[in-house]
Amino acid sequence: MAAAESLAKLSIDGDGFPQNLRKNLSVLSPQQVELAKMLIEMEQSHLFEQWPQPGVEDDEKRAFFDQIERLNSSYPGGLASYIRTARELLADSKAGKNPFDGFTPSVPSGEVLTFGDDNFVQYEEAGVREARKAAFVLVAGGLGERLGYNGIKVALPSESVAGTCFLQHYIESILALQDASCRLVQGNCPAEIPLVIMTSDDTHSRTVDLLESNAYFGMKPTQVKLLKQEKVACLIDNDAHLALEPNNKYRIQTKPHGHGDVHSLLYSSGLLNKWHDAGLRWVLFFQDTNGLLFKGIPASLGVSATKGYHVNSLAVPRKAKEAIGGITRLTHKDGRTMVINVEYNQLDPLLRATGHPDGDVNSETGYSPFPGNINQLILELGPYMEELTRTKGSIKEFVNPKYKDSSKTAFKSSTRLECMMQDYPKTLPPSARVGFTAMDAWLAYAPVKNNPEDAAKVPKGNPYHSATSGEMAIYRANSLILRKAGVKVGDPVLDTFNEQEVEVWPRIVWKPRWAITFAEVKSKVSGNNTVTDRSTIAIKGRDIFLEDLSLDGALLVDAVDGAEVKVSGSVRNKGWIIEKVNHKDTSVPEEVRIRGFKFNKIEQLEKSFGEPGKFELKP
Ligand code: UGB
Repeated sequence: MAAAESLAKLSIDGDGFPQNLRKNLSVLSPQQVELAKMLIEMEQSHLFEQWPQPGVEDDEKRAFFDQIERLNSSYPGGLASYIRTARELLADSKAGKNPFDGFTPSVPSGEVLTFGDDNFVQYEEAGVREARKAAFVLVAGGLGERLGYNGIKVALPSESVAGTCFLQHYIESILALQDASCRLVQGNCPAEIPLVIMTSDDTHSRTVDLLESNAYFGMKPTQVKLLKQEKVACLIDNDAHLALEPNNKYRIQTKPHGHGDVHSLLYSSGLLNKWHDAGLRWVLFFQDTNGLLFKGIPASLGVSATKGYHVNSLAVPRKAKEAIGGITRLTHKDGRTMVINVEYNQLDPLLRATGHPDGDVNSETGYSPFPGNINQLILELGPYMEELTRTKGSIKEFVNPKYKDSSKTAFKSSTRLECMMQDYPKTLPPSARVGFTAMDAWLAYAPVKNNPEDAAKVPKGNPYHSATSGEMAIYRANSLILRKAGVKVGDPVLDTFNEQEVEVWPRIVWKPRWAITFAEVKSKVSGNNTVTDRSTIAIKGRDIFLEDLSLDGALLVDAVDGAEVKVSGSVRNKGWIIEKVNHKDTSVPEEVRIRGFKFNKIEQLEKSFGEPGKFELKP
């Protein structure tokens, strides 16, 4: 009865209301009737075509509206706004309108860093100083279809010497930054750097389990907040009619909306105001499987603080056609300019349409002239909050329907709107200070995104972005950093795993607590240290110092804070041998076989220091 009254109040034209829905109104709550009205006004009556008489499957009908309610409340402006935007974008797409119409691309200038020089070290120090005023946001809602791994990507080991998974590595890096930052500003440091993790239905419960079963990897549970993104409704045609699931007439089909959701979720969570009130100044966004990322963070944050960037994107040299966006200056015919990521699938057509007939190709340097976006953004909190207050956190969306034929009237399968985190600057005024910080890929970028088969097909010379290359890149970076700090590190050897040829460097890993900046690394090695090419070393404590160490084999040292351990002398043993594993060998765990190798741990020197004090490890 209440529903019928509500309907009368809404004064819907009886003819416009489909019979099947009209008959079922008594089953619905007044709020659900409101939603029904919205759907009818948005020309979605096809959704009710199959609805039976009241009394039949009524719970399912209510569940249908529960889902509509979720879709409506999780999208800025509601479902009606989603449908309206979809119609506009679908019309543009049908008309072949290029989103970059009127814009000419050119190569932007930014801060280019060289690892280990004075400039780099100064930026690192400035960044560490600022870190206590930072909040970190990890976008981890993606299923990782390209990788095809069955678990969540943040649970994958980033390397297999210590077996540290990505999430553990990220959390330990943030905690190390927090400590280092507080040490720099002694006496005035309440800092607990917040970490937000954006999850989705695909990743949420497994992320919670991973955190809870590992005591949050040492972070306080209150320091970590999870925000779950919702999927968005799929569309069946150019009129933006919503798609029903093929086997359930009471469920709208949904698909992921993209990492751009992170902005509206942060906006509606209220966290930004809380952070602002607590004196925070920076928000750092990062992705799920880049084991090198934190090596570039302190210096990049230093650049943001020194240059006063509202938006700072981290970039690395990009190989043409590599699946990372290109950071581009776009200049419009009317004079407007912006520095923005042009996504990897759009760069080639944009270049071809603007007088570069070869499209996305390498220049004489062997790289694309456009710096590669690694989707690590540093935003200044104040201007970010102002912008989100204006936009309510919504990000420019796009649609990418796969049409059945050139008439562009029907889709091969349903489509949906998508949005990307790095499109945030698109709505900023020209006065916004938008820049980027570029550094070598060996230092800051080695994601794990491609399955072994696809990685093996990557054009020669382009990065594989696989579990194999991601792990080997960690050993290479650590080797190069130690070399720069004066350690004699053996040369790499070339080898092939899962049909990918890679450089195999000594297997060197350390906990972020040991060193989060180059200056810290340098403070922990002295004298004449050597590590041979077949060696493995894991340094797991903060106060471990390498002094005149000669390593040929495997060495694992652990120490609690306050246990000051000098490691020196000659360590020689049979060490750990790399053994090949085929990615098709299902007798080996998935996280091992996708990297194509495992360690045969034949012999090592392993020592743990559990009490504070001064010690020497000298075999
Ligand atoms: N992600 C979400 O959290 N939610 C989603 O709905 C989707 C993804 P992909 P992509 O640096 O390597 C990006 O799939 O989108 C998370 C940039 O757009 O790994 O193909 C997901 O969990 C591109 O410009 O990457 O490409 C993951 O953490 C380039 O910079 C992250 O979003 C490229 O990354 C990225 O998702 C790169």
